Amino acid sequence: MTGTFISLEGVDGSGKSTQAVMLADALRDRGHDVVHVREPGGTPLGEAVREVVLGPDAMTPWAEAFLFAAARAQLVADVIAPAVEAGTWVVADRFLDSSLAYQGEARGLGIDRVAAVNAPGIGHFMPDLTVILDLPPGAAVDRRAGRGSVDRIEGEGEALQESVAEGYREVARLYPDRVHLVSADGTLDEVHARVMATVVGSL
Ligand code: T5A
Repeated sequence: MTGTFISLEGVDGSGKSTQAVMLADALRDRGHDVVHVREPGGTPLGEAVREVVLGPDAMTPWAEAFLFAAARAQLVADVIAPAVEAGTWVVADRFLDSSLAYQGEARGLGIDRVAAVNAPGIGHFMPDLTVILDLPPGAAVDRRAGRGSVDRIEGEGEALQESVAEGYREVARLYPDRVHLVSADGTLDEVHARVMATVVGSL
């Protein structure tokens, strides 16, 4: 028995965290056991890495990529792999495609090279389905406005987010069977309905 692994992706402020909660709740309402995780995080090591990698200290692009990969390897080993193997559904607020879009494309490290660095820590535990919430970075900035603190990567501004958005479009081109772009424009319920239609239609 194996579970189903779904990841949600998008630029900062596209609504992933909100939609991940709504998706996990909807799957539970349908009777599924659901584990909901976020990246970076989800384990003690991952939460410690989150503090460092989103903190104010500058780091090289490869240091950043390795930190995200380390947190991910621990999350897979401690949470995702056991859940999938037990037949549980996993909803992940970000996974590998974040590293491909942010570090591979936007930081210029190369999507292939970042994928290769992550591969040993992930093994075969890739998402069955990835939903990229597609929202122009300008609109995402408006959604984040007024929330207070801004982390190191968010603080780099809209040009980085434009490159991230291009990275996600490239990821969708590279992995069309797994990755679906879904418009994140509209109300919470409208976006949730699109996410659910994609989940039901793709799995
Ligand atoms: N990162 C991460 C990498 O560079 N590489 C990696 O490998 C990984 C894993 C993580 C940062 O690290 C980077 C990416 C990020 O920069 P994070 O906290 O996970 O940080 O990421 P953020 O995207 O910044 O998280 P946010 O919480 O800021 O954004 P979300 O999750 O996209 O959006 P959400 O759901 O919190 O919503 C943002 C606001 O918009 C409102 C919400 O209520 C909220 O106030 N909202 C809507 N408003 C109107 N209409 C809708 N449809 C709305 N949906 C949400």
